[in-house]
Amino acid sequence: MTAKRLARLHTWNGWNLLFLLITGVILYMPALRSWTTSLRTPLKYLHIGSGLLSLGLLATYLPLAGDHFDRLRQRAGQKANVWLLAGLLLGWGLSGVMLILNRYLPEGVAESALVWHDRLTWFAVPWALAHAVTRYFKLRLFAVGEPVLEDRRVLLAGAGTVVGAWLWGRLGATLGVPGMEAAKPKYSSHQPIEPGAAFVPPPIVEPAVKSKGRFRVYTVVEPIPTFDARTWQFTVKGLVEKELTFDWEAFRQLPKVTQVSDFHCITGWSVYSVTWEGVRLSDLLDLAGVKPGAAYVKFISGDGVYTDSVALSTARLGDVLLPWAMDGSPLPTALGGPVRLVVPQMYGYKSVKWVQAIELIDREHIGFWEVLGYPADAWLRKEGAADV
Ligand SMILES: Nc1nc2c(c(=O)[nH]1)N[C@H]1C(S)=C(S)[C@@H](COP(=O)(O)O)O[C@H]1N2
Ligand SMILES: [Mo]
Repeated sequence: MTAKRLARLHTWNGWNLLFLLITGVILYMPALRSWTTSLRTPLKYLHIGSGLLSLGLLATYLPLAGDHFDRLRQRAGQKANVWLLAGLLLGWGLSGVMLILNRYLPEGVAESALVWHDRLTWFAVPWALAHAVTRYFKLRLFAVGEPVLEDRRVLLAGAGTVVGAWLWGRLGATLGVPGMEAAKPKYSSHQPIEPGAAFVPPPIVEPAVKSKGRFRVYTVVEPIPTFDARTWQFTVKGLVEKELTFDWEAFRQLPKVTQVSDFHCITGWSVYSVTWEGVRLSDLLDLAGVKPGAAYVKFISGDGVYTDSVALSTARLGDVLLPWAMDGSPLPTALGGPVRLVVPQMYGYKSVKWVQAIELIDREHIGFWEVLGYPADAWLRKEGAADV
């Protein structure tokens, strides 16, 4: 009876885990982001649902665990496998729940949850493959028929999971495997990449602090759009007293401000103490003159696809910038150069990259990711809204 239930649990768990691994990798891999955009939100919920199912299966297993371990008395390898799997499921479950609650947890917590969620995954992929293959071919990598396994060795297997996951993450980072780069590499990893060079920004200040963390390069179009300083234009239009159009030469003459702020993506990563230099949006709005009917500011990316909007009151916040420099260098093309938007008090999806036009409008415009299921309320914390 127990044997049958165990076998059924094993099958369910195997398929569910495979589904979790596949959806997880699709959700995570930067290279897959741009061609899975419209699927991301449903995929995320399927992944979460499947993750919860997996914890449910673990709970169903617990009452059978005693029997199971009796059966495995002589099977050190299988016993270690069970522990390893339990460790993985718990680790994923815990970090996964932390990622879901991201917004309500202290700063930095989501980041470590993300790092651990990924590490466990990268560790689990080869293990799951090896496990599937050895099961399929009925290979036994571990000696069978040993005397009763000591508890100490079982514990070691659990500890091995954690250490293994950590080492695996380090290895991926060292080898620079895509998506496994170090969570907090040296700052030099995002110096300007190619084109941007043609855009000569005004003199840039030496940053007083060093930023901490790494931007994950997001784009919904492939390849990353590039621009030419000779033809690039920036427009302020809509409900304004006078429409403005700048070429690069004129744009770089605009009054500039420098600010240090944090940047948070809703998926869990953050970059702290980024030094931005550029134009304050509010100053630009004053230059154009906002008409009374305007209530929202819409941002249009030069990638031809991405847009978003914020309320006029948000756009007026002093820390909302259109930077052309970051951490003492021209803004890298990959990070939105020559000019992007930063709205530090909101999740990163509001910070449109490669901004080329802003339009004053009388009603809200639903942005690219909001259409696809991201929350309309992008404030980092609920209290943030009260500050406005
Ligand atoms: N044009 C454009 N802007 C964008 C995005 C994008 O895909 N395209 N991604 C958004 C999201 S979800 C985040 S978190 C930040 C990421 O900025 P980064 O790519 O510089 O790390 O950019 C935002 N602005
Ligand atoms: Mo994001």
